[in-house]
Amino acid sequence: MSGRPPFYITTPIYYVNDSPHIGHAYTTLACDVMARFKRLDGYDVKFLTGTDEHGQKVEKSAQAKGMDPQTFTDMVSRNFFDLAAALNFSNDDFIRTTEDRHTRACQALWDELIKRDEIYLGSYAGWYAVRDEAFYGEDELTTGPDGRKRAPSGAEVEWVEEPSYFFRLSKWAEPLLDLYERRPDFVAPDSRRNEVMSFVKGGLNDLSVSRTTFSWGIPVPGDDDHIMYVWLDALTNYITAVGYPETETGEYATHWPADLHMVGKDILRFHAVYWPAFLMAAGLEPPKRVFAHGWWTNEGQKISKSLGNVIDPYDLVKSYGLDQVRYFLLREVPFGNDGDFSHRAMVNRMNGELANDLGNLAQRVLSMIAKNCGGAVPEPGPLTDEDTALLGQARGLLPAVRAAIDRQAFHEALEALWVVVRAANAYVDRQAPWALRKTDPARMATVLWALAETIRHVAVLIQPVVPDSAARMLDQLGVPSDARDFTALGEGGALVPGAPLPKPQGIFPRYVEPETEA
Ligand code: ME8
Repeated sequence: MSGRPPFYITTPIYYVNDSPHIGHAYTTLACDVMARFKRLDGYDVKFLTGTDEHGQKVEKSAQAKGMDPQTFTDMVSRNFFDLAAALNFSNDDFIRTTEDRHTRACQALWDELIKRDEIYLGSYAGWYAVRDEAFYGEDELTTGPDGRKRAPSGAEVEWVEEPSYFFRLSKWAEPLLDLYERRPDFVAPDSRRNEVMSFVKGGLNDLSVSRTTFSWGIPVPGDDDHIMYVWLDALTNYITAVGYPETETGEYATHWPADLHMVGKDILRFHAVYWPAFLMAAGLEPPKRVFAHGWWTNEGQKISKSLGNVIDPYDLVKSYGLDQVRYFLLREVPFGNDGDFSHRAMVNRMNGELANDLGNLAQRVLSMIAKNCGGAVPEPGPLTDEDTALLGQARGLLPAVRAAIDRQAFHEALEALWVVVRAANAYVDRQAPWALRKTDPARMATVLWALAETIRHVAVLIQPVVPDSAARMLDQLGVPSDARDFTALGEGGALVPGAPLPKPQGIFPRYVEPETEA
């Protein structure tokens, strides 16, 4: 036991039928920022991501490539694993549903559900969409212009008739509604909670949880003709990774229930309805919260392989820089809403906010200190009301930023930081330290110290979003690596006058359009 409070956060595990794109990067980024924030705030964090490797969709993709499913999933899972490193994601574990630990957990959960009579054998006849790996009722389908039936997501459906095990989902409607009532934070944002509640209020059918017509999955214990429905298999990853079926000791005991499952709005029903029902049926605790974020489009268009407009996160990082992309994705759109990626919006944020507002501020202040204060933290004299007002704003940031992060309002957390960045820019203009250099060098030192101390607060608090850039900023302020967590905020961790500082260097470059470069 670490003595620190636990915090367990998960991303969806991504299908390996495709290469990672901006949408996957977005979800994992949001979790990364939460995880980094919580670590700096003193929590014992477990941050999980991984890949969903079973099911008909993956089997078909492997066949299309002429590969056996295991070789295919090994290859594609690697792309997601590598993306985590390329985007500086700090996940503590990477789960693959083809791992032994996961087969063990799924089969143990299945046995438990059988033991409690929550699963029974029947036969299924109905519509299935391979793209969504989901069953649909006749009343949910629409007919496309080609006369073919489609799921609400637009995916093609096929008629399926086969023997199947069923989970008694119908009997969990009331306990689920009770859960949503008792714990209003369980599903977020609120609009999504209402959607989920009205879906459940409409009544739930028992859920088919095994398939017999293909074989790429986890065998049902004691009945090898069946493999488990890929969503039962996939959702179980969240407890596999904390050591289920061992529940008394280890990470399950310390970290379950998960504090947050972060998902896109497309898969909310699986996480907010099926998953808590499976868990409650097995006598396990449901997670504490499920947040469904919005959908990214590209220059106003739906992102899809067939439209050829998939945004590759590696290309973005190459064009704009890693921290710039991380910042943009969480700043541009209120988290929860849909967002549109456009080059113009990206450049506006990166040049206007990172390069101008924050980058220039740090660069101006640090170069004045380097030139006029002997390259060391200046010695402050008596503070004026304006100095104390600015310092008060910076030192008071943590509660507001923490409250926003706890609600996954990343845009609000960043806005709170920018209120201080803008105040610091206004302060520097009013105080004009460059003019004080000749008239009142002691006052100049005080002004530069107050600014450096303000920048330190912004840099410490922005670490989760732009970790590399914030680290360089803190290096330039001479902040030791063990004084960068949130206990160093406030007066106690203040910069020490006289401490030597390295030569300042620009941190946030401006984006220059390639054609105007020459
Ligand atoms: O659904 N905008 O995997 P998946 C925002 N394996 N987010 C997007 C996005 C977009 N345009 N496109 C994808 C699965 N996402 C299952 C999950 S979990 C037990 C099993 C993100 O590869 C978003 O988080 O289709 C969405 O929920 C997820 O990728 C779907 O990933």
